[in-house]
Amino acid sequence: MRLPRTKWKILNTDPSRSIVEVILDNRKLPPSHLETFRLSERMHDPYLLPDMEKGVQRILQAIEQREKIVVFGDYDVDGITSTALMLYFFRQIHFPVDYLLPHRQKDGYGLRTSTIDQIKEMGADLIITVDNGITSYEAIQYAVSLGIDVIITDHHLPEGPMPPAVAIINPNRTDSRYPFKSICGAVVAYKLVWALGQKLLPETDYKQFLLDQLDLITIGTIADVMPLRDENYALVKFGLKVLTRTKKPGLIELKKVAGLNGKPITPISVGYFLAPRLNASGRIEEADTSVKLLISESRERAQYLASYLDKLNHKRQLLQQNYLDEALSYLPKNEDDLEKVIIVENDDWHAGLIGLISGKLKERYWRPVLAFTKDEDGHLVGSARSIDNFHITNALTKFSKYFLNYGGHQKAAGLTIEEDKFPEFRERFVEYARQVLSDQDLIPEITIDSLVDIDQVHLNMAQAIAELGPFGEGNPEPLFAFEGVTLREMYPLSDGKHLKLIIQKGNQMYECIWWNSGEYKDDLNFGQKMDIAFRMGINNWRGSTKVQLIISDVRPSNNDMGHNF
Ligand SMILES: [Mn+2]
Repeated sequence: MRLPRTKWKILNTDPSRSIVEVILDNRKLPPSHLETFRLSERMHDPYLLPDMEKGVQRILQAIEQREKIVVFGDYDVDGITSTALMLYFFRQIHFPVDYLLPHRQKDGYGLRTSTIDQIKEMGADLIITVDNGITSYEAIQYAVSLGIDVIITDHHLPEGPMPPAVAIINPNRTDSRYPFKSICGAVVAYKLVWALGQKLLPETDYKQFLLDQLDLITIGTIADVMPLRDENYALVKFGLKVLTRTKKPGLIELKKVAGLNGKPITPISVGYFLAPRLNASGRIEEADTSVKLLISESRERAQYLASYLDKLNHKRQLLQQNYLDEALSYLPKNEDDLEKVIIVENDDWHAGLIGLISGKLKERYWRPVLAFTKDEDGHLVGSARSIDNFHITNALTKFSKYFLNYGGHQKAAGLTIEEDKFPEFRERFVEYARQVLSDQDLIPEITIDSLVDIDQVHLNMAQAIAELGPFGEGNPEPLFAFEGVTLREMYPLSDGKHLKLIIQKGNQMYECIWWNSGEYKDDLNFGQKMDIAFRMGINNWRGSTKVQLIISDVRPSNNDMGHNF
């Protein structure tokens, strides 16, 4: 049987333990995770963030003196939702402000001195950055020299000296006492408007305002892949409900074009349907379109912008597929001939999409991938994605002499390199990967919460498990394993793209769905014993509600040859 090669890491094999306890234990979640709570009980005080008081005072002064405030954001979803949130706040207090976003290709990420000139032109007295700013020392120094004050709200790690801003509100400052560091830019901005709302709005008004903005916060948190733990868990748990019945015309129309109208919104709907559409504008045009949608007050305008974003997203998908086909054509036909790191390059690729290409190739081949294109200056810009066992930014640091600039974290990085240095870098980096990565490192691993038996897989259990959600980063949807099941029936779905299986375990039959598994159809044998890894789904169909197993992986039973079948 030729099946996916995956390592299974099974965390619990003791069938006598309660499944819910096992899951809480595996994730180190406290029993209070399951208690009902009020949002405010789980929130950290905004004033625990460094410089909050200074930031609030400076903004109050700006409001009192009718100064010109410009909000400066970013072109990704977190930057877009953070910007929209600030604009909603100033709209709520009837104080007009302007905003600006950088252009991904023309400006790049963060504040530049050229951006400061642009903001100066807008007549700014005060800049409030959202989701950026901590690393823009030079630009902020320049702003100060022009008499413009800056308040930074950001969540990125500081690099180098602290910029000369009036306030640097960032949980990741080295001197920060904030109890939870993994909040996105939108949540940092949320804490600022929380503190401002307390000063400027009647209590019921600011509380309602904060509740109403949880839709934006939830999108920012999920799109920026923040762990759904601590206050993020609480924000997203409430926020998904707020997003489901949002009153913002832009979000209503965005949900419509994404086919989510009237449906309960989940982290999957945000990650796979809403965020890509909001991101599409910044990837291939101006991120501004998405901010305009989010802050739109008119239904018609929102309708127009949402369908425009939907078209951009469609264009993005087509481009991405073309690039991916091109990238695959550069690789050896036989997978065994692949290098341990994949490096692909095409001068014509859109720089806003190369991260998607490296991400897709990484998922497919389970090894680090770097995808490059050429920028307007003739330099090669790359986007890297990596697996757990290969810290991509640390690896790139060893080759930093080749780069004009680079940066990132464990699993993702960006870099720029001069064209004539590229061939040598490529050769050396491939050589380096050959030395440090073993064949074992390139086998994907799945983590299974528990081995289970038939008395543990039923509708009530599936419902109890759903209560532990929302699932996502930091709180993955629980995975289970059945050993020794027998395949009884198999049906192809969507022209053979997916498979529906009926399996038997003991005296029970279960319906299973295995997405994107069509290629394994001929490798599954009726009557043969196999092990399956699955999620417990709930299927509502024609008025009946049943447990449905959503398969993640299949392996032959009692296979003692490890993954080498
Ligand atoms: Mn961010």
